[in-house]
Amino acid sequence: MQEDVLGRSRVGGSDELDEYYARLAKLGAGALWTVANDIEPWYPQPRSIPMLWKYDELRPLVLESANLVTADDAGRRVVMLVNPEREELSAAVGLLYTGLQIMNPGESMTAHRHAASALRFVIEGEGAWTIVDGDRLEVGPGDFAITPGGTWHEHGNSSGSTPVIWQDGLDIPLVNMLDANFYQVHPELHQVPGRVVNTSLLTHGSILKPDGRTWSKPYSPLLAYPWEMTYEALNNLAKVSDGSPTDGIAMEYVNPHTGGSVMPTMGARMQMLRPSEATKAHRHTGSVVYQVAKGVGHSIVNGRRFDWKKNDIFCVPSWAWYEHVNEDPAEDACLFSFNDFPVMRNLGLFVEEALSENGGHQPEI
Ligand code: 1HN
Repeated sequence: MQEDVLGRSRVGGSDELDEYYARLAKLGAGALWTVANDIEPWYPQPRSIPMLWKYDELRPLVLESANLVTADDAGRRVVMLVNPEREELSAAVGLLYTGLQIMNPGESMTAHRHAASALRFVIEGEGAWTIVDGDRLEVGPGDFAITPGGTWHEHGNSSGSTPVIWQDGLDIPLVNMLDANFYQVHPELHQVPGRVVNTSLLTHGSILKPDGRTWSKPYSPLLAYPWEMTYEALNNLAKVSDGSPTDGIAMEYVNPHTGGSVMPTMGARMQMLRPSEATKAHRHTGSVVYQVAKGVGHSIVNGRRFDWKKNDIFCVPSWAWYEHVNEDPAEDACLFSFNDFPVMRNLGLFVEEALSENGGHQPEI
């Protein structure tokens, strides 16, 4: 892209230069000024577009997958959500992956581990379980669970009648872009779970920290976050706080040892929009995948309106302006989301701004 600005590349074209570029290319080299303006954008230029995936449209196809392929043959039976310009990376937005995984009644899968980190948000069905590094977690609709990078994990559905559908979120496009992924099948194919279900919740899920416990791993020792505790926390905060103009009553699922994000590459939040609440527009670096946990409303992302209801999924690309509206005058709406903010923050790349009177400004970097 040519720009006639001093301080930017503004070299024109000529036969002599073309011939020079060709000789450079033969040596596996190139002239920076031919690409400088593209690789140094004035502000982020995401390839991802804002998208909404309607659960009512996807659900029949997710159910269909359970008749088309066995869980063991597929490894994981998942319908993934893909942004058109991110197909090569299997990303839903930016460097975040998401998909809808279905497990039939009585089904279970073998254990594996990978360098990429995963999280789950349960959408429907009773009986879901997952064993993460030997801790058997039993999760139901609205529950959030993590499978940090490097932990053995296997899942199943102990229900006799209902399929389980949960949303997976992974940092796999990021880890693959970094050429850092590894994968292993468990040598025994299955783990032996500990004696007590949800050990991590019983140990780390209260307001008290057990004496003498240390934790040095880079992710949360708490592996499952139940919906009831989450919703109670939001309601309690709403009693004493007006929340944020851009996010409503927003809370982060945290590592109880550090107060930081649940995993080093992904953070997760639940936010409550009170009846008829409309948030102010803002934007930030970092990508977000939303899942509507409760209620009806709409969001406007870079000028596109997405009408959503419970179980719908939508995404917000980096640096897109967005705002949310709860359309119900009597009921709250809750939005679960996960993001790559920990990556942005730890690399010093997180920038955020609210829409100002003059329509925004260039943030300081
Ligand atoms: C994975 O390991 C799971 O364990 C789900 O359930 C989805 C998508 C990409 C790569 C690994 C799982 C995945 C995945």
